[in-house]
Amino acid sequence: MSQEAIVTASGAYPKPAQIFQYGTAGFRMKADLLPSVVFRVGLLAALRSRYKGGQVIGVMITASHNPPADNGVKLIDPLGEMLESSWEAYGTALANAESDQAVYEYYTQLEQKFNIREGVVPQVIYGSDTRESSPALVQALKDALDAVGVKSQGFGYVTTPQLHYIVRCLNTQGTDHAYGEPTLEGYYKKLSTAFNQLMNNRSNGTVTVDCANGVGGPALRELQKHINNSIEVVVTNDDTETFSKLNSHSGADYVKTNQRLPPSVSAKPLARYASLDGDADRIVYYYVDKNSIFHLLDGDKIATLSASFIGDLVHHAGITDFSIGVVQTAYANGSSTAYIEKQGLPTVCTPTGVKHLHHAALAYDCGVYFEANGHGTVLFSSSALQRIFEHAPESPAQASALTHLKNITELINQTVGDALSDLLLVEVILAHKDWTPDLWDACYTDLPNKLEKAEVADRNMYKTTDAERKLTHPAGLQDQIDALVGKYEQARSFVRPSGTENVVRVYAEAATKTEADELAQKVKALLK
Ligand code: NG1
Ligand code: ZN
Repeated sequence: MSQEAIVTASGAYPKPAQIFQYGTAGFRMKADLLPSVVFRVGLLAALRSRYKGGQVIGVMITASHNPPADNGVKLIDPLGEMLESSWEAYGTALANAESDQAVYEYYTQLEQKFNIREGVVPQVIYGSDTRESSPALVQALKDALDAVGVKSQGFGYVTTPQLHYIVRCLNTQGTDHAYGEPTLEGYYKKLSTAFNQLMNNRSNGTVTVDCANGVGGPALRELQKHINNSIEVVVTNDDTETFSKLNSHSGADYVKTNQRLPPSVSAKPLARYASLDGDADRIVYYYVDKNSIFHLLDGDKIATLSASFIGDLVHHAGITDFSIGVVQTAYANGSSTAYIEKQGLPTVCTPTGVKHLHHAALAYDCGVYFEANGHGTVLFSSSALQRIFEHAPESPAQASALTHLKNITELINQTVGDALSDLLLVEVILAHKDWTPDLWDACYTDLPNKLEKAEVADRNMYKTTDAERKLTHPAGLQDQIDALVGKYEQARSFVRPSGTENVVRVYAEAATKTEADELAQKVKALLK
C-alpha cells in the first residue's frame, strides 16, 4: 500500500496529546478526541480483513449509554463477535502512534508480523448510532478505508447488534451455516418471522419501550411494522433529532443504576415497561406493583427466564443430554445465582465485558449469558443446532415444543446481546407462560444492592483476581473490604477498575437496602 496515501490521509486527522486504549468496548471518550483514533481503527480493520483472507470486518461508531458528547469505535470480527482480544493491543498502539509516518510504519510492521500480502481485497462495513459527532467520525473512517483500498459499505444509523448480524450474514452467505440475509430488511424479517410464529394465536397486551432517544427508537419502529398484532409496542423516548436527549434521564443504564422509572414514564400498575440503551444492545424490564413500588427485571431476571424456558422446551421436545449453562459476572445478584443453581443448572462467573461471557457460554449446548445491566444473549452450539433441527419428535406435544425451540434459535441474535431480539424473546416467554411481570419477578427476590463509582488517581493500580471479585492490589485493601463485609448479613462487596471509564466501581449487596448503601459507602471510603 502506498506510503504516501496513508501518510497524506492520516495528516487530515492529527493525534491529540492523549493516551488511548482499546478497552472493553473499543475506544470510548469525548467525541472531539476521536477523529485520529477512528481513522487508525479503519486501518486496523483493513489489516484484520486482509489477515482473515478478505472476510468482512465491521466497524461500529457508538458510545452506547455514555452521554451525548462522547463517542466511540469498536471492531466486529467475521462471525459477528467482538474483536479477538490479542488484536486490541495493536489498535492501542496504532492509536498512540505519534506521527503520520509512525502510523504508516506500524501498519507495515503489522503486515510483516502477520505475513499479510498484497492481493487480498479487504472488506469492511460500518454504521453508527445517532450522535451529532457520528457523521464526521464516519468520514474519518471512510478516508482510512479509501486510503488502503478497502471495499467498504456503510449501513447508516444502525443498532450495534444489527451491524454484528450483517457482518455474520455476509461472511456465512452460501455456506451450511448461513446466518440470514445481509441487510437490515433481512434482520427485521428473520426476527419477526420467528416471533410471529411463536406468538401464533397468542396475545400479550402492551409493552412500553423507552428507547433512550437513541438509534433503538427508529429500529424498533421498523421492527414493529414486521411483527403481528399479538402485542402492542408503545415506543417512547425516541427523539433522535435532539442530540442532547440521548441517554438523558432515560434508557437502560439510567433505570438500572438509579433503580427507578425514567421521569417521562408514568407507569400503570402491573403493566410491562422496558428501556434500551443508546445503541440498543442492552435492555431491562420493570413494572410498578399495586402499591406503586418500582421493581426492576434486569439482565439476571432475563437470563433466568430464558434459561428455564429453553430448558423446558428441550425437555418437552424429547431431546436428552443437552447442557444448558448460565454465564454471569460479579454484578449478578446473589439471589439470581442461588436461584439458577437451585434449578440444577450450572453457573459460571467471568470478568466484566461480554467477550468473556460469550466465550464461556460456548462451553454448553446452550449458553445463556447476561450482564446484570441487561446486555446478553443466548448461544446454541453448532452441534446443538444440528441436533435440534434433525430431531424426530415422537408425539404432537414434542413436535410443538420442537417447533418453538427452532423458532427460538432464529429469534435470538446469537452474535451479541441485542435489545430488540431480547425484547421479543421476553415477550414470547411471558406470553407462553401467561405471566404478568410480577409473576416473573416472583421467581426470586433480588438482594438489595448498590453500585457506586469512585474517582481515583490511577485506576490501573487496582488489580483483581477470581473473575474480578477480589483485589490483589493495592495490597491489604481486600482484607479491609472483607472485614467490612463481615459486619453485614448476606453481604458481598467488590471493587474493580472500570474498563470503559476512568473510575473504580464499587458494588455492595446486603440483606437490606440501608445496609447495602452503607456498605457501598464504607468500601468507597477505603479508596480515598
Ligand atoms: P465497566 O466500565 O468496565 O464497568 C461497563 C459495564 C459492563 C459492560 C461495559 C461495556 C457495569 C457495572 N459495567 O463496563 O457491564 O457493559 O460497560 O459497555 O455495568
Ligand atoms: Zn450499548
